[in-house]
Amino acid sequence: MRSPSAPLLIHPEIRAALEEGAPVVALESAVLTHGLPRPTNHAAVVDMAAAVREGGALPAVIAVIDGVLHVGLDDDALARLADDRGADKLAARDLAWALACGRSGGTTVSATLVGARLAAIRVFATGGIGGVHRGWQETRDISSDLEELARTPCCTVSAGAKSILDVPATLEALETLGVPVLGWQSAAFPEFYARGRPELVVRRVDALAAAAALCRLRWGALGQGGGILLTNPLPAELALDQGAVDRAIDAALGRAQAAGIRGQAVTPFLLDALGGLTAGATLRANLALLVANARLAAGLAVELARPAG
Ligand code: PSU
Ligand code: MN
Repeated sequence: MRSPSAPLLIHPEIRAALEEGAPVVALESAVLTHGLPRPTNHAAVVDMAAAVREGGALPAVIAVIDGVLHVGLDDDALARLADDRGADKLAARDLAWALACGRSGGTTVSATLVGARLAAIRVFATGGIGGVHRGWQETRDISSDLEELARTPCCTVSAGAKSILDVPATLEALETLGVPVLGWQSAAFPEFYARGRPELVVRRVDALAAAAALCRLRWGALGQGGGILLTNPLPAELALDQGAVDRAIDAALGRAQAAGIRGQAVTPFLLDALGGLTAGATLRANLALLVANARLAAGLAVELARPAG
């Protein structure tokens, strides 16, 4: 074990942007190390970063490399992490361990939010947040993403919660935690690959200026701190049919149970099984939603960087 002297490294380009108040979007890295098959994993994060830049903001991939929490990775470090089969999946509670023990790993939503908070980045794009897993009554499997979302003053842009979860229970948990859940140009909470069910209602926001105003009110005048979840449904032409997704999930859950998959391995196992069960359709939808979320997050970051009018 070693004690790193600089456990946090903010990339100079990101540091300079933050100092001058320029727009920055945090990106997670568990999707790189555990969420997608190689080599798609690398291409997905490269495409997200490009979408953020096209949107006028700087992408800051957050990850742990050799015991240092990086905010902003250069191309070589990103490529190496994408290929690192020994990389850990790191949630917020794992960060101190990973830094103290010199590990490398991808940060989940919860750990990425810790990095975003340390660097004071206010906008973060992911695919779908973790949440309350189906069968939580027995397994108690509830992602720590939810608690971290509640306490971090950052707006997370996601395609709702992954459909492999108990989505209504996840929404209830977000309500209990006091996290505002917004729907981008939609009032239905999206379910990752699918556009969601009309009965799962969220607060609809139609313009970036309104989303930015809402963030400012919450963190400023209202003094409420904490996180905001901006959900972004896939466009109808890219979204998968809810019924078809539900059937594939039932089959994937059966496989996970038969294989005795537990804990952190559950989500990666299910995402992978779904890709196989749908002939790659869930993988294509996952890639599309990651890029769409990065684009929307960039728009919000740009809007937040404007002087409030
Ligand atoms: N979005 C994706 N794919 C992913 C994830 C998000 O499109 O794999 C990751 C996020 O890092 C999230 C994690 O925090 O899945 C949730 O894992 P768990 O259910 O074990 O908390
Ligand atoms: Mn879990």
